Amino acid sequence: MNKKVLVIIAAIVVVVLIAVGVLVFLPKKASAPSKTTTSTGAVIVATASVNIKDMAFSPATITVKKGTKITWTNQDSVSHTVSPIVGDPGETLANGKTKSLIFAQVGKFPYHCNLHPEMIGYVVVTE
Ligand SMILES: [Cu+2]
Repeated sequence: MNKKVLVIIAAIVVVVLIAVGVLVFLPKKASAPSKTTTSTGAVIVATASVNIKDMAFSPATITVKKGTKITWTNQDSVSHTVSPIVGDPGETLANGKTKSLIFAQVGKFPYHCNLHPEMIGYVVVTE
């Protein structure tokens, strides 16, 4: 093998090594997320809605997949809340106002209106 061929082969090897190095160290483009992520990092896989109408939650029981964001909308003229049975009732929703919660854990979650405790609803979260 003559020197010219060796030099050409060496040059090709160097070019290939540089190309590989550039490809390896190029910043990778961020792939578009397939799921919506909130500012708190919670992942929303779906959305669902519950209406508050005629002094009741409708549907009274809603079954959703884990990671679903549920939005309640008060369609009554009187104010309501969407509150845990025990604990901080949270904000009061006037007519037309909404409240959204993301359910990240599997389970059955009862809730009520803190102003009208007979108004009871359930969120059932499945895998
Ligand atoms: Cu109420």
